[in-house]
Amino acid sequence: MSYSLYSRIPLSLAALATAGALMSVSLSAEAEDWRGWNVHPDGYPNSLALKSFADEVSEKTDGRINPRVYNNAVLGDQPDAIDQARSGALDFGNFNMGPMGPIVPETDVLSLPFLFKDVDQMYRVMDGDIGKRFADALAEKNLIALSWFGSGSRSFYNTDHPIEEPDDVKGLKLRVMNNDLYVQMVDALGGNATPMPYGEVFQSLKTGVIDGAENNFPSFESSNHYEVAKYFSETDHLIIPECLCIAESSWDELSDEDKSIVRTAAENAAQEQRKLWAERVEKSQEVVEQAGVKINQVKDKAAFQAKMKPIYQSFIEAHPDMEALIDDIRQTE
Ligand code: GTR
Repeated sequence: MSYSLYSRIPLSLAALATAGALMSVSLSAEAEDWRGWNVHPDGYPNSLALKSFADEVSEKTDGRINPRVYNNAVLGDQPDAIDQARSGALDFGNFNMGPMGPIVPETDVLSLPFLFKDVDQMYRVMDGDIGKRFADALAEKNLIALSWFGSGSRSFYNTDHPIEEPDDVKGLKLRVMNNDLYVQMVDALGGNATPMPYGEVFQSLKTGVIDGAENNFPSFESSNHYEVAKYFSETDHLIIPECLCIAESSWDELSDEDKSIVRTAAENAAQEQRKLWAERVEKSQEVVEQAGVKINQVKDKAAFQAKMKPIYQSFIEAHPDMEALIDDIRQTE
């Protein structure tokens, strides 16, 4: 994805220049065109923040690096895009830690239901030493996590009835992201989990292939799932951070100066995303309510937590080394 301006210089001009001058042109004018993956549409908080990231990087590097963001998952669905970024076929992306789990097992901790108290606690955890630990785990799989975005809390929605207690999930066919922990989570409530790429959910809801799914308000709204699924039940069972990640191969090519520019731009983008996110949650809620979606608060969340407890037990049995990490997260103020 790099090209040299050298190859664009007309031959006549090249002939005029001395070999030494040409060498310096080709070295200093080397530019990197970066391709970035984004699942969301234009105007979504993440899309706006990624655009700011791209603009800041290209401005501050005087065009040495020109990131371009491809929205709406046009470069592939999320698990595929993660693979592409790992191999360097993509330069960067905004990835959710849910579909990251199958690749970076440590990040599975972040997909345990009811792990965080609230979104602010998640930010504090990810901005501190624990976040660095996750970044180290990602780096081992060739992804450089420069900052953490939020994606609010996820709740169930479906086409049939409000979910007030765990039994209301029984028999519902619910789409989940690509991670076995979510299959266990829906199974624990007596539903049928169907892992499926995000882009297929709308059609599957419409045709009745699935009865519902789970997500946050902004995604429920921007994906138009609310046009079909008229019951949104606030279980808030998952709070999952997302990274702004750079492909290791693209990162390694940068000078120290450019690394610092890219890191700062990613941190600024995360601040912007978090601010826009908080605003969008409210707006999205209004949009879906006006469209006739019935939102219900789930009063007894402890009942859902109790059903999901075995997931923790089997997770810790499979990964005893991660028990302390779970405790550290829980104890973060
Ligand atoms: C969104 C999240 C995306 C993607 C999507 C999904 O909330 O921001 O990265 O994970 O959910 O459900 O697939």
